Amino acid sequence: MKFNHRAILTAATLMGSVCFSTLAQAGDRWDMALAYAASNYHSEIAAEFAKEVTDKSKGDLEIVTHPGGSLFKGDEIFGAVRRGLVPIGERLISALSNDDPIYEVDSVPFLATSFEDSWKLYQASKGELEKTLDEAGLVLLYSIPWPPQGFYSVKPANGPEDVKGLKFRAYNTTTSQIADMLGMVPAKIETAELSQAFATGVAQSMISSGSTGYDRKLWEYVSYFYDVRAWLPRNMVVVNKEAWDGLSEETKTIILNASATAEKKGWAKAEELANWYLEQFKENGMTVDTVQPAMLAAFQDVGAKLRDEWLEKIGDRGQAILDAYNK
Ligand code: PCA
Repeated sequence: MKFNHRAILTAATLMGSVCFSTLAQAGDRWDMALAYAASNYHSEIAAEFAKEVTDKSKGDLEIVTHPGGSLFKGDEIFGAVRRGLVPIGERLISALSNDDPIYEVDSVPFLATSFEDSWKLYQASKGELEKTLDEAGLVLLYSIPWPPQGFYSVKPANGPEDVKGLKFRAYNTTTSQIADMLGMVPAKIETAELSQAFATGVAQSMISSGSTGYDRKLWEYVSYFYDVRAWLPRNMVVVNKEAWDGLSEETKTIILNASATAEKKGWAKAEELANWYLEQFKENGMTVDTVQPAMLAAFQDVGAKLRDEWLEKIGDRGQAILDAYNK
C-alpha cells in the first residue's frame, strides 16, 4: 500500500514534470535583433509585429525584440542572423552593398525620391532581393523605408565649397563615396553612436532622414538641415532560413500575415512622420531649408556617377530592375 502510494506519487510527479517541460517547450522563443531606438517607428512596428506573432500563435512562437543594438550592434545583425546566432533581425539594406550590389538599389542617388517611387522601386527589385537573400540563407519578411534623405551640417552649406573638409558621418558605402567625391572626410558610424560623434566633433555633417536626427536630438549639435530628398533607404527584417524551415506551416502563415501588416503600417508611418520630424527640428532651433541650387547640382553630379558605377557593378540584373521600375 505504502509502496503503491509512493509509486503513484512518483508517477504523478513524473507526469507533472513531463507536462511542465512540454509546456515550457511548447513555445519557441525567438530573439529579434534591432539596431534603432525603441521609440523609433521601425522598432515600434517590429514590437507590434512580435506581439502579433506571439498572440496569434498562442505562444507557440514568442518573439522578443531587442532595440537599440542591445543584442547585436547594427553592423553585426545581418551576419548574426545569417550564422544563426539570432533567428531574426532588422538591418539597413544598403549597408550591405559590399556583399552584393542589389542591396544598394534603394540608395542610388536621385533614382527614387518620393514614397511612391520608392515603393515602385521596392516592388521592381524585390524578386532579386529575395533571391540574393535566399542564397545567403535568409528569408525576407518585410521592408520599411526611412524618410527622404537630407543633408545635416554644422555650418551653412550653400554650395560645394562650403562642405569641403567637413567631417562626414556615413552609414553605407554610397554616403561614404558622396562625401569623398565632395572633398569631405567620411567615417562610418552607427546611429547608436551618433550623438556622441557629433558632440565630440568626430562628425560635422551627414546624409540621413529627419527621423534619425530626431531620435538623436541632433539640434543640440547641428544647426542646418537641407531637405535634399536624395533617396529613401529601407530597413529589412530577415529570418535565418533554418529557423524558418523549422516552423509549422501554421506559424509561417501567422508570421507572413504579421509581416504584411507591419510593412503596410511602416510605409504609412514613415510618410506620416517625414515632415513632422522637420517641424521638430524647427521648434528646436534648427534651420530647415531646401537645398540651394549649387549644392543640389553638386549632389546630382556625384549621384549620376554613382548611379553609373552601380549599374556597371550589378549589370543586367540592375538594368532589368530599372526597366521594371520605369515601366
Ligand atoms: N537613418 C539611418 C539610415 C537612414 C536613415 O534615415 C541612419 O542614419 O543610420
